[in-house]
Amino acid sequence: MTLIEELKWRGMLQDIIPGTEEQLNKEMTTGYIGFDPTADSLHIGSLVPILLLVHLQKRGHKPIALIGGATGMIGDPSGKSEERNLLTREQLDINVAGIRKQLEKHLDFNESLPNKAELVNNYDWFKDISFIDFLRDAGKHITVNYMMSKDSVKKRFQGDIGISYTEFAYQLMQGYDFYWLYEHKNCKLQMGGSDQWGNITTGTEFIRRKASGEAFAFTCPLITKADGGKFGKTEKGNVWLDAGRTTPYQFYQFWFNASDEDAEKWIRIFTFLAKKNIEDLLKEHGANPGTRQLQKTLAKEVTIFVHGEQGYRDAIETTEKLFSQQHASAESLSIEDLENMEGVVKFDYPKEKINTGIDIISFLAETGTFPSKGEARKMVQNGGVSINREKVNDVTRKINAGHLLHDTYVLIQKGKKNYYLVKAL
Ligand code: 383
Repeated sequence: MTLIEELKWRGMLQDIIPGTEEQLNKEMTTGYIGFDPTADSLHIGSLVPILLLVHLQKRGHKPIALIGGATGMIGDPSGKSEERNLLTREQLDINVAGIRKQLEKHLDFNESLPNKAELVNNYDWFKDISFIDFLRDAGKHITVNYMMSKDSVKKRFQGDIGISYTEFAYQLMQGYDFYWLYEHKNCKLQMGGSDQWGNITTGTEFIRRKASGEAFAFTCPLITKADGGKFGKTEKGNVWLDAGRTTPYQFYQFWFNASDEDAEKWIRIFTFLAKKNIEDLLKEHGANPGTRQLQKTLAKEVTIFVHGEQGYRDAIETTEKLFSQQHASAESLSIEDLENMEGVVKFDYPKEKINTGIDIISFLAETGTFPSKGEARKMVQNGGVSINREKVNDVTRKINAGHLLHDTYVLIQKGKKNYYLVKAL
């Protein structure tokens, strides 16, 4: 299988410029992907592009990861229905440093490799180009008519919001980058998500007009979810690659909780497992979906890729601990266990009220576990509430000092999954 055949099989190929496959088969080719420093960490939406760079390098080609120190100051209109807010210089510096650290982890920068990875920042060449130079050397080669034909621009012409001159010019900057890398690093290939197609082809056009050169490109599809939800989001927000923002445990859980349909697709995209291996796994999963072996393998492979073996071990340890906690009696949980339980909503509550004794319905409403007494009553009657892991269906039941774990906590469970920890102070 050639690289392009493999990417097709994995479901990682959307658009491709004719001749790209021949170019990759012909010689070691340098290819790049750009990442704008819009946040101080990448999220899993950037994982596929990172994987593309890794695949490229594994096949003996040379990957360049570009950080958009300059383009990040402007804001790419692609896929955005509104103008971006400009980031401050200080914020951009922080973001560039954070993203650089993450990209460095995944590529091989070993000096002795002929195809060693490189990291570049487009601020390094843009900082010296004057506005006049840019208009003369870049702007002159591309017509406004051509620029307006791009989806990212067309959409904003149709909407009410419009597009500033600043964002309109973005594609020229990205186009110029490709040209610059073509001239200085012999880079003939650009990759990216399918939202980048317009900007990428402005680059190949630039190279054709300004250097009479031929350049190549392909994009990967944007990842979707079978249920129509947005990929990479949980109730808690984005799934980040930075362990400080999304813990390895939460990261592992995101993949582990994938639906069968999604996991069947994602195992090919997000892991490097071989075709045969994946086919066997899919067969096994088809026969025995209940074991969630497919999701387990997916979660393991991606967690190791992003957080290393240790991150994976931590995630498994936390998973097992929480699982055993779910089955342990409330009395056996330590203060630390209670305080650190994942996904628990915490409330403070006056201790004297509990010491005097309060009926369960008022307690549930006053702690904020339920929005009203009526809803609390309904749920208790239906057997949907547990106190310290014991089901309570009696609406007249009193909560008192005897319910306090470690003389301070009451653990409330509402429905199957929602935990609340009341801290009596
Ligand atoms: C800047 C300068 C270049 C080439 C590319 C860029 C960045 C590009 C962009 N990319 C997105 C980003 O940075 O905005 N204009 O958030 C995302 N990428 C990759 C991939 C993706 C794209 O970083 O589809 C998802 O991750 O291309 O939305 O010379």
